[in-house]
Amino acid sequence: MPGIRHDWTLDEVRALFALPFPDLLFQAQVTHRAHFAADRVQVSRLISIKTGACPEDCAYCPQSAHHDTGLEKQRLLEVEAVVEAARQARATGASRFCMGAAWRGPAAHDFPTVLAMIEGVKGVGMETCASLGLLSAEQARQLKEAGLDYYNHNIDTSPEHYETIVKTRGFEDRLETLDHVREAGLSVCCGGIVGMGEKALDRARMLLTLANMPKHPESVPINLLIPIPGTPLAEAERPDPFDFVRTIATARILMPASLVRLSAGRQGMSDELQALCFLAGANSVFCGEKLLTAPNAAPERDESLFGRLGLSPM
Ligand code: SAM
Ligand code: DTB
Ligand code: SF4
Repeated sequence: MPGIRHDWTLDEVRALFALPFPDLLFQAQVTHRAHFAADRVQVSRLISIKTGACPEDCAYCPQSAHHDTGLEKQRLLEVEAVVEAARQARATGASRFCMGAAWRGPAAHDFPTVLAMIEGVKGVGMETCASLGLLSAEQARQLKEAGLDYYNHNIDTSPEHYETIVKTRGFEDRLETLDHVREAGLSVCCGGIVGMGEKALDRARMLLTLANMPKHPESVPINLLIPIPGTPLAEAERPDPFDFVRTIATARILMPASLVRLSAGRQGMSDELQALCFLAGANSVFCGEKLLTAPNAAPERDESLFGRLGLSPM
């Protein structure tokens, strides 16, 4: 596709971040409008199909068994409950249904249930997405066969910062799963989190990693850390909101044809900050009162915000 590059340099990415704010937003707008209608936003709905007691130690995550967050655990849901939730999500205007599980990766005995969920949700007429942790090549193939459209697997931060955030797996493990997902012909949803004590350089390196993949992730979720009491990042310093907007704008410029999702953290943002994110090229959100376990922006508030900004669902 013309204008789509996979050979960005770190200096170029840092230079984008360092632009005067109006210049960065202008460039992001030009790029956005060359590929998308600027008033359309894709809407996804999340469901946690298995909650808590995760063996991984991700410092940001309320679902890790390593942190005492008081979260109520939940075994793998029944297929019909998930399909019914998808029907409801579709009725509220969501086009994609994303099933997340607190696993290092899916165990063999749970996998047939997950495949049945995907077939069921596909039958409802929604795009399907799953976020199940590390996958083998064979598991990725089976997910594709069951009707999965997208697989979410975030790199979360820069390769350099990753080991201070997660110790139970490496950055390379994430990349390997992303390769399996691509090889299976699935679309990729891959992004990260801002606000985990990373430096500006880490944000640039995270986006550089995404933008220089052989194919850009079709969806790029940019999450603002939701600081959860009981996690090691509970007291992390909240980043400058303009730096968050800069991350969105730079993602838009580097990956012009991808959906850039203003992901976790909208509940704590002002309407004005969200509007700046849309101006910076964000064109996807999660809807519904809950993300996986944390609260999301309320549906009535979203309806009002979309109305006031003249945005409509894709
Ligand atoms: N266990 C699977 C995995 O780690 O890939 C799937 C679920 S995991 C909860 C999905 C993503 O949620 C993480 O990669 C991270 O980007 C995001 N996430 C988790 N906790 C978060 C928080 N407190 N604030 C922002 N994003 C968060
Ligand atoms: C993504 O990037 N963000 C979503 C989804 N992909 C799976 C998850 C956000 C989770 C926020 C914390 C919680 O709800 O537990
Ligand atoms: Fe487990 Fe995923 Fe949370 Fe890490 S981010 S603790 S792998 S649920």
